[in-house]
Order: sequence, then C-alpha cells, then structure tokens
Amino acid sequence: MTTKTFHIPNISCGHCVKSIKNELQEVSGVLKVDGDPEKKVITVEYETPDTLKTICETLIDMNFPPDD
Ligand SMILES: [Cu+2]
Repeated sequence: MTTKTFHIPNISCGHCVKSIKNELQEVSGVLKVDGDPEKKVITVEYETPDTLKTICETLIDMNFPPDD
C-alpha cells in the first residue's frame, strides 16, 4: 500500500475536492481519498503502480491534472 499526495492547481473549492473523491473512490485498488481545497491537494492511498496510473489518467480526464 502506498500513499501519495497530488498537488492539483485546478482545484478551486470544496466541490472540486468532492467530485475528485467520488471519481477516485470508484477506481479499483484505491483504498482512501482525502483532499484539501485550500492547499489544492488530494491524498490517495492505493495498492499498486497500476492503480497509480489509473488515478493519474482519471484526474487528467476530469481536467484536474496533477502538477507532479
Ligand atoms: Cu470547485
């Protein structure tokens, strides 16, 4: 299990964080999602590198590309 924090400049409010959480929680292998709209970060607990790839693709699809 790995925890990664993504900085996502497109996050502008709590609704953004909520939609990201909803989408990422659907991704298989994702264990936990947290977010902070003030800091524009999303923290994800996930199982494998494959899961990380899907997380990144999902964020990009949602127009919330992480900046790292
Ligand atoms: Cu928003």
